[in-house]
Amino acid sequence: ICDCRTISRPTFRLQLCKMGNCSKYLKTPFVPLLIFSVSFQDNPFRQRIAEVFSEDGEGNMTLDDFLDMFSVLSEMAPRDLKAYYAFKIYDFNSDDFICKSDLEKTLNKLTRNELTDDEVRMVCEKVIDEADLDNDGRLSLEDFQHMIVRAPEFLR
Ligand SMILES: [Ca+2]
Ligand SMILES: [Ca+2]
Repeated sequence: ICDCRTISRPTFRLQLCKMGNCSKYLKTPFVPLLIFSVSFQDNPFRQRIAEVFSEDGEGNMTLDDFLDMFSVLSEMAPRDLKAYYAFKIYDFNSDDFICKSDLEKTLNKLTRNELTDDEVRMVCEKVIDEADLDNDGRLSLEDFQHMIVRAPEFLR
């Protein structure tokens, strides 16, 4: 039996299950699902997205940057392209890997700090555990893409 909490927002809905009772959401890469499913206005990653898509890396977007961003965020964009940008968005320190601290930031943003530190830590460990194919303790773009392939609902 799943003891679930539902965080509801007008455009943002994420079901979180209590650890130990239900690991369903850990089995699917729920993290990447969300970034493209919330509207840009209400997107907790708004600033980060702007940084990733801006040529100067600081969120100062030109018209071209904007057009790039909207084509990636659109439903029509190829899955690989979305995966690539999702990876970049989650890679907060831009070292080409998603490590535990990147994941913690991601989670805190997604859940708007509604998880306790312990929960965040547990979820991060689980995600890395499941997705880290070469066992180096962090997610490369390749690990990340594998994780996404297993989620049919991601980036359709
Ligand atoms: Ca990183
Ligand atoms: Ca790895």
